[in-house]
Amino acid sequence: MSATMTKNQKLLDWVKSVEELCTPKSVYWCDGSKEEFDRLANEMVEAGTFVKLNESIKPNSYYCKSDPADVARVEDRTFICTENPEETGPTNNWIHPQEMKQKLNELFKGSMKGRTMYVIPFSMGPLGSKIAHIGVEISDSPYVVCNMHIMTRVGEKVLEVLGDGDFVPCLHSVGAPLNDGEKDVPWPCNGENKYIVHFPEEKSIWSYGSGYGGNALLGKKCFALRIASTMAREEGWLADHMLILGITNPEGEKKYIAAAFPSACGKTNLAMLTPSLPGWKVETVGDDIAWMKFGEDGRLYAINPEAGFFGVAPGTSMDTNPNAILSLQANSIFTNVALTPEGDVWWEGLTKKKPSKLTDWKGNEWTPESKTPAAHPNSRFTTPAKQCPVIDPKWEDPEGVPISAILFGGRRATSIPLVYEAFDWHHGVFLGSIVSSEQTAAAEGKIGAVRRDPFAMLPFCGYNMADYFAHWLSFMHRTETDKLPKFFSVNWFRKDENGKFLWPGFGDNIRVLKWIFDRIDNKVDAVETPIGYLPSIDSLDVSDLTITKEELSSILNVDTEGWLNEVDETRNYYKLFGDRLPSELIDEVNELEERLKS
Ligand code: TSX
Ligand code: MN
Repeated sequence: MSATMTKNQKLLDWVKSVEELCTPKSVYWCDGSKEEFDRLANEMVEAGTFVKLNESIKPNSYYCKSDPADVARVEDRTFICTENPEETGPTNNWIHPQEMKQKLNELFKGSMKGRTMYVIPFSMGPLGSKIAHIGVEISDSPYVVCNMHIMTRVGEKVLEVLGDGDFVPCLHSVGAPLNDGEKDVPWPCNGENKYIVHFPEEKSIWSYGSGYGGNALLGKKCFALRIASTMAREEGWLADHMLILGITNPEGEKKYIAAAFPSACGKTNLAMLTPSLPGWKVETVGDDIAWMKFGEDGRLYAINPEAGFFGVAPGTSMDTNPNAILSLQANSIFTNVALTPEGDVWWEGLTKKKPSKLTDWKGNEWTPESKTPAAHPNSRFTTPAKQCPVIDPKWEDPEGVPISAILFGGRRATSIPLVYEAFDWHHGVFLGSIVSSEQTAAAEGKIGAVRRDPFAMLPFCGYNMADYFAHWLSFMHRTETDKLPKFFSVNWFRKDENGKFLWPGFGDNIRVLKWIFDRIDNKVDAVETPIGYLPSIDSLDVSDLTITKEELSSILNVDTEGWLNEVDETRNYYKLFGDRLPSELIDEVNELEERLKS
């Protein structure tokens, strides 16, 4: 493919200006073909970036290890640049766009020297869907190109759909120019300078210095969440950090639900759930991001803007998520996992028995006696969604799927019941605003500390979070009440006084989904409590579970003291937003307190 494929003047001008700024060795327009993927993957094998996995175990798949200093999103290096800092809000890093552009222009000047500059036209969402949007990523990383092939829809057909329409320019450089004759490293990146920058007012993205995940695959967090949330606010739709799943009951009725969870709560596992109740079926539309717009019938329809899964590997197994394991058997890229002597991959939790010998994610020899993990805790698989055995038949439907319920979850050892339903839309938005989770990885702060993560969007909201709450609240007036999804809160992680998980979780979460499914049509009982509608003790299907009545009432218990503490914590947290916080949410806290005290 070449530039002659498009007459889009904005695109041609932008590509030319980036070439002049970054001075790459050559410019290459990606066509999204299998040949292209194979050729780039082979080049990366030759360069030492990729190791081809055993063709008879993991066909067409590659192992890759990053620079040990480039293993995760860099939230403190992520910026939202608006003219007015109030627009960015208290939960994002702000720098004036002019100052930032000056800095970026210095950094990108000559940054692609000695490298190929790849132009990657991609669609977020099914090609041509009214809910979809087009971006073009320019990157000097072939690793990015191969991952974008899996995670998005890339190539010529995107340029056809684009025509002379608008796109989001996404500029990426690993920030490692090569001097003449200088030998490249397997994972080029920039140790000193990392910048993940969003300009919501002109809807562009500039990313410098990192080659990893959300820092580099700009269609995902940068575009589909941060920039898209801004577009959604302006245009009256929703771009959210939510999985989408279809659920079918034994009578063959089907509903779709969306769910937001902070990291380390098992969102991908829920998206691909294998139900333990006979006759129930769960199918996956998406595991990370939902774009929702109103359909002509006044209901909210969701698409998954992505085409693949970029999932955390450790903890994924045939026990915890068989459908993920079955998805990643071929055509996949594994980053920072461990390598077996047979040319397969391994990570903590994949098998009960640890392999006797591995190459760890840093390239060192590893045995079960080793003190460090074989795979990095944030190691990933990149896998085509279409390979998921339970991918939903409508996952690429350009119309999207109608959403009947929205779930909020978090990892909370105390207070928060297994499941409860919001009273109404305002109360549901309140539940989204108080999403919180206990820290699991030491790197994020103190283990066990509760971190607020409203709508699981804390690192991903592209504008002032208080305005984001207001945007969600506004949906109550955009359609008829009975067409809006119902809101639920779930918590799989409540523990007893001995620190034992009270709920078996995983496939047994279908029991909670069943209650939610039946609540949507008011087909099952609920008890009104100060915090919302809870399942009555016998309305939750616990057939064939060994759980005792006492344990069940513990997981469903509304702990008044604990909740009064939540009220205090919420008021404290809300202070962050000052008087920009919608008054409806202050009313919700006050009313919750009154109900708890009466
Ligand atoms: O993903 C999880 N889910 C959702 C599944 C659809 N995890 C893993 C979280 C880390 C990413 C869970 N962990 C879940 C869960 O529902 N629940 C738990 C806690 C738990 C862990 C082990 C057991 C039970 C609960 N084991 C036994 O009961 C034997
Ligand atoms: Mn995510």
